[in-house]
Amino acid sequence: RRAFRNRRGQREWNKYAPKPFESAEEFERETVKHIETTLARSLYNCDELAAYGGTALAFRDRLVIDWNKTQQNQTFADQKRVYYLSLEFLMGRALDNAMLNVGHKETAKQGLSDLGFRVEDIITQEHDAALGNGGLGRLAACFLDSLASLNYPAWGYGLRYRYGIFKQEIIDGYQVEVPDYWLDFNPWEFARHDITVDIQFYGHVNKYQDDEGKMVCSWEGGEIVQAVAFDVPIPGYGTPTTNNLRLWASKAASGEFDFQKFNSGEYESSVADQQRAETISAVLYPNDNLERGKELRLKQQYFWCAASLYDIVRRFKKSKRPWKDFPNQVAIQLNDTHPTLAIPELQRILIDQEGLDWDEAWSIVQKTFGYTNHTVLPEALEKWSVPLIQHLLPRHLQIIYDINLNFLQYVERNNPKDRDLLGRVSIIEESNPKMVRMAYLAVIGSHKVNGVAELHSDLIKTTIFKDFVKIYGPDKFANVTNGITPRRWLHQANPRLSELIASKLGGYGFLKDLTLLHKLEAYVDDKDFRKEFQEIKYANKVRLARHIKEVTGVSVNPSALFDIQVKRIHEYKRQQLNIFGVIHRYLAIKKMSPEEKKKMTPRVSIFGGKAAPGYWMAKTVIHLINEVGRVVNADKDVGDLLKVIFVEDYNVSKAEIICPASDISEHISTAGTEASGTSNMKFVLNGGLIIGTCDGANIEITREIGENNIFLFGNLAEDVDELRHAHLYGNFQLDKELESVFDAIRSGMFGDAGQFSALVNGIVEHGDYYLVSDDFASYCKTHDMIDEAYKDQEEWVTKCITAVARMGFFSSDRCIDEYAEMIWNVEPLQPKADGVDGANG
Ligand code: 9GP
Repeated sequence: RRAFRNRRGQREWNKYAPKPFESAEEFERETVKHIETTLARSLYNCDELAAYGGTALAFRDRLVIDWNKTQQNQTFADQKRVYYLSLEFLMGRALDNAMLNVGHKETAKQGLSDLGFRVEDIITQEHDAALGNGGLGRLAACFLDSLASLNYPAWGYGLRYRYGIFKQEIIDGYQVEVPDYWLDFNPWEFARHDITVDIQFYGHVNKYQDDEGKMVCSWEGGEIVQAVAFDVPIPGYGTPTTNNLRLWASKAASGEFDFQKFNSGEYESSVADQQRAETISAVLYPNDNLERGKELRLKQQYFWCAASLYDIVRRFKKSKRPWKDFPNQVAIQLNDTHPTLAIPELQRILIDQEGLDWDEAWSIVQKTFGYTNHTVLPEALEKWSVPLIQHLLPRHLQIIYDINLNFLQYVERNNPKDRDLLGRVSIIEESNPKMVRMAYLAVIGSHKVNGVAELHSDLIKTTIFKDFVKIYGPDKFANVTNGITPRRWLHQANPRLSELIASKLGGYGFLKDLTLLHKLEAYVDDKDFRKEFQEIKYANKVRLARHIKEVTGVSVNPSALFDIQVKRIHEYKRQQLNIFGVIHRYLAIKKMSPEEKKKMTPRVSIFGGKAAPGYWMAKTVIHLINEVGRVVNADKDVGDLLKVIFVEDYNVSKAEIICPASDISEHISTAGTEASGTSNMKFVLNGGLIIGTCDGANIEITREIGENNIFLFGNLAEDVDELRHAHLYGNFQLDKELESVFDAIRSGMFGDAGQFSALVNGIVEHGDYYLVSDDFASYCKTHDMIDEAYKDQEEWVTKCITAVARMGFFSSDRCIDEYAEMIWNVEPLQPKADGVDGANG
């Protein structure tokens, strides 16, 4: 603390710290300084990318001051903190967010314009930080934004993947994956080469008696890989609180390059160790709702959990508190089962390194962790083979077995008559090879388990965790319905709508308290408001149409109904249902008379999303969409009545253009399969209506906005089992209209039919697991209703405005307050005007 020994030192220090930009000129001076010096570019070769760099660095300077103060403030306040462990943080771009949260975007706009640039062009130079697959990673990013905005002392912990999610290119209608070199220039991270942790793998366990005769275990041998911290500031909105996201990168522990080998000509093996170690954090596994059980993935998980726990424990130990205080100072939230190894790791630290006895340690562990489940899909529930864990983490396997033994003894004591129960709830699945069921370990090692929407939270209690409800009682299980940050998903994505709302609500308070939107209902009948609301939607559609033209070459009419489905491509999300519906529409148009055509509502069907590279069926769906687009878009009979677009490389920054431009968006998963969905929230908040099944958060959206303002269709979750059963026993009839769609595909209308046969046969012959045929008629009928409803623009805009006004519940701020109260038991920490005050106080 030498630097802060006295108040005079503090005053001097503060005098020289960067201040908010007072004027555009000041912003320009700083930006040019960074371009000239930090980036070594001169005026004559300053392109938009360099201007982005200078701008980002100028804003970063301000951000860092708040960040430093926040960290000091939190250290000295020394109250309970939240640690959010997530393998994915799908952050998107940071500059616009920094401008909003630091303030002074207008100053920057003026300054950039003086320098000859447009702020919009500069913002779009930034590469998305795409360290996630889809909803789960984006939720983590929204949560970080809310935690900071609400002043919670919180850290995110993740991995710094060298390659984020792949870039998707569409070549001849097929998805092709290209590496994402997102780290080329990333001004938002700070390498902390002084913060490293040695992470052990493999080796063996020695058991021996210590001096007091107690049996102790020590994990020895194996190999060490080093974790290096990279920190990313997370600014809050309307507060100086700037939290930290710590991402770990892997590095060879020895660090040194083997010169001896190099000198003797073994060039490749001289760098092999280094490369092998760096592989751990090299790639993000590109699966969404699918686990593949690859050894490297398990290595990633342990590497990240161990580094994060080391860091958390080190911070706690500095306070010199007794261990029983650990859960009063630390709340760790497990985002899905990916960080479950943190449970045996904390137990190991406490018993093997800190000398606590088992029960004392276990009680600390259980009080510390909370677990969020995000799926009930069997293929997404993680299991790791016992031999693999044995090999990679021998001590952890012993601990997992001991946790299981204690748990099963407890279950047996309380349920002596139910012998089958033990097999059902055991952490170890007695298969060949034996498997560790990570979700069970997460439930057993946490004090609270939550689902992410009401239906989903009910489903986990009646399906995958049914037995655990019997064992622990229902109170261990909770619901926290997901939310989204209105800062990014309204204000940044749709600045004009945000401005319009602010003009009616007397300011931007709704960005901090989204429930204030309800006041908009008073303007539902206000002519000027309605007109502007519609104009904004139209302008957003024009913006998207321009993007579509640029990347696909297809012109779409912004006056047509924009029907959008953007999300990961997955059979359960049923993009196949959508494209079959599009084909059905196309066939209908082909049969129409000119009079009938005149009555049709013109449509643009827009798709976007990535398929996991190994998920062949999902890739087939992408191919079919593109083939249908190729045929339909060129068909003169159809003209503007139907266009089919696939937007390549869907990511966060594209979502910011797409969500504000929808009239209808599709959230059409088989009932009971989509845990929540969050893009449904983004679309409605931006003034679009949705077509959806009674699934995930669609149900709560309906409750909030009213049944008249949403288009629901399809079977209910409670009927799914019976319907699947009927399919299996041949007790079902394929929908007639769907049959015609399949005939069209089989006829070769959309290219070689053989390419799509598995997709069709999955429905016709192999049980139609996702119930496409069962929902097809009601899906098409609902789209007909949408066509009719869209013709009455007055009624349509009433629905849209009403829906926006009732979306207050879906802010991620509300979620974070619920987690804080119900699961973490943490309080916000008000920022200090000067973070170092606490140092002297
Ligand atoms: O599939 C769910 C999605 O419905 C949810 O909105 C999101 C955030 O809670 O998590 C997704 N789950 C996963 O990606 C894997 O469990």
